[in-house]
Amino acid sequence: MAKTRIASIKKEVIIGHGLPTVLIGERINPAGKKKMADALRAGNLDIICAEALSQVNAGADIIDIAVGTFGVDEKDLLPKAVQAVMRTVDVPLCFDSAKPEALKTALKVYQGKALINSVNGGAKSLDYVLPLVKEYGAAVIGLTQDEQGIPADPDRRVVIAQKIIERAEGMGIPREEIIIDCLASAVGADQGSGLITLETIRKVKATIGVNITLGASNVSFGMPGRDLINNAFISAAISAGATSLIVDASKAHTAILAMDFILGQDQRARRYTENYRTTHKKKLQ
Ligand code: THG
Repeated sequence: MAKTRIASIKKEVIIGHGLPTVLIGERINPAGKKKMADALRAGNLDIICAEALSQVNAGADIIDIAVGTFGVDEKDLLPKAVQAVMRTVDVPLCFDSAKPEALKTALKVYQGKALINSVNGGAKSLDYVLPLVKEYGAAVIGLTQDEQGIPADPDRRVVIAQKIIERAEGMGIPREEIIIDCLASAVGADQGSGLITLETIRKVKATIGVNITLGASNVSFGMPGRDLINNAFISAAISAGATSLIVDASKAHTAILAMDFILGQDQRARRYTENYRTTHKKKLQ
């Protein structure tokens, strides 16, 4: 099954089935965060650097960077944010924007092998984003949606995943460079959506075998006690076949370590026990 390599100058992250689940820290994103949005509009990058540091200290393997909000020119600000975060933390970065011009300006300044977030199955997205993946030798998250939106049927999501991979391979981009996002959405708004996502994960793993990701926190939108719901979903998603997750490291890290341990994806329980030891500041007997 496919393995994906993402890297900074100093660190390499390998994503793959049967390996520890890769945690992509989601907190550098102004959605729902007024202070961060105001700071970004003012060109102040201190808040996002502080968030990047705390996500890495909380266990993030990769940092997702989104700066899109009202009044921000992403093409100008995303590369500045990428440079500031590169100076602050040494983990690899993921560029989160729907604007190909912003992805390009970020790729130009990045030192390492980036993860682009994202391309989808729509003709425009494929035409604009895949050439960037090829030109910069990046990896990319492929969303299982297209111009018509997000299919409710898992089989139709798998068809979109196949289409993205075929287009990429036709351009000489190996399927290892595509991580399929099976798309988690608010279960509070649609009772069946959690199961649809989990079924899509199982089918993508069985039929295509590429890496799989999700913005897992989406499942709990509008609900009280979001962390509990998110962590339950994280366990289910990992056991279904997700190999990386876009989540808040400070909330999700231990849930991921616990599930990896249970599934035998944590050699001699090293990651689980080392995290336990450092967070509890004492030796295990
Ligand atoms: N797939 C991919 N990329 C994505 C998503 C996805 N990027 C964006 C998003 N979804 C993942 N990132 C977030 C970031 C923040 C929140 C959820 C997902 C979030 N924010 C709180 C809120 O809106 O209520 C507010 C912030 C706070 O905690 O203070 O929950 O699905 N490929």
